[in-house]
Amino acid sequence: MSALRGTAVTVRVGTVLGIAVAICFVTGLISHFIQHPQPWFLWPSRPVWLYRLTQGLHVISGIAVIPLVGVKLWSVWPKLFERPLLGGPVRALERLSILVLVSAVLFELSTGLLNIAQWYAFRFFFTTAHYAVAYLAAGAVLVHLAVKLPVIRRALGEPLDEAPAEGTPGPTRRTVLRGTWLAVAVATVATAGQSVPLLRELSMLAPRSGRGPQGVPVNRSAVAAGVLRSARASEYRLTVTNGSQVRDFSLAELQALPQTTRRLPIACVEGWSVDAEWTGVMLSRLIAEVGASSGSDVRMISLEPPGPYSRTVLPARHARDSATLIALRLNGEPLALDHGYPCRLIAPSRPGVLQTKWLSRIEVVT
Ligand SMILES: Nc1nc2c(c(=O)[nH]1)N[C@H]1C(S)=C(S)[C@@H](COP(=O)(O)O)O[C@H]1N2
Ligand SMILES: [Mo]
Repeated sequence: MSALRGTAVTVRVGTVLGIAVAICFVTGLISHFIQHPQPWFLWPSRPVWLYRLTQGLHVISGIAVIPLVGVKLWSVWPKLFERPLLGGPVRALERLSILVLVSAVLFELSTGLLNIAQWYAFRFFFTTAHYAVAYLAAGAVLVHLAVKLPVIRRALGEPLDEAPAEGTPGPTRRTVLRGTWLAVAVATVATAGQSVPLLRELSMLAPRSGRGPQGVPVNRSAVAAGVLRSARASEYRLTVTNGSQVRDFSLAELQALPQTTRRLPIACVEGWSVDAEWTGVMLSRLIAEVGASSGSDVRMISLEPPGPYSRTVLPARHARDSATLIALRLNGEPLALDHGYPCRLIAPSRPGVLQTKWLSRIEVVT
């Protein structure tokens, strides 16, 4: 057995693991900075599927990391417990960096998985911690790479087909590697269907590839958001404000404004995404009704009681995009209650979590 372990396997699995971690880290940062805007971070509104792609990659690469980490740890397992445990200062530092590396990566994987599984109990802690520990993991990977560079160089030249130690026939390192790639492929296919329509039927691990009303999964229902009555009230009005200019629109008045139809994806931070056809009033047109120009950020406020999802600010670049709609219809039908009836925001290349449903108020930020 032990002949199968060793640097020839470790280095090859490690290379693929490094690539997956890099993709996961960068796409994760992108998602974070869209949700926590920074002056230096400009996220484009086109192509409309850009966030769908980056967040799909984030979750797919994160899932692929799981079998890779497993095999990599297995391949060095006995070494982790070699004596002396700490030794001199250089060895102690190296071991410490590996401890940080392994714990940070396992922490990221488990919190990410819990989030995908919608274990909302610790949501805030998750997002903040998931983001902070990502730097720790990325830093530890870089240190690890730098320290191991000589070993990596040497190991890349080691053969894979060496006969097993005692001369007994059996699996070689190449078999181990093939098994690893197979596990990665299965993990990927089993999750990717939540963002890649062609793989949908194969994706038994994707919790949200299932259907919802109007062919679109529901993240949070109207009942869960506590808007069942307010969303259906006959006195419902959408209030649009620009400083002291204020206008109230009934649903009929919104329907009487020029309607635009666009194909846009909903792309949840959890990784699932679907394309749908949305019809409604162009946001730029709606705020023109209160005399706003296209250079302003626009705040969306939901009927939902104040909480993390009940309001968002849409940067001007996205607010003025002609595909940004206050949607009244979805896939040819009036918006289902769970999808945000009477009206919701749908904007291109944005995280699903910022596509506010059950709008009650739209404020031009002045
Ligand atoms: N008011 C409100 N809007 C919301 C949410 C919410 O909980 N409350 N969930 C968001 C999330 S996380 C996603 S992914 C999308 C999903 O839209 P859907 O349920 O219509 O598919 O709605 C977003 N809009
Ligand atoms: Mo979401």
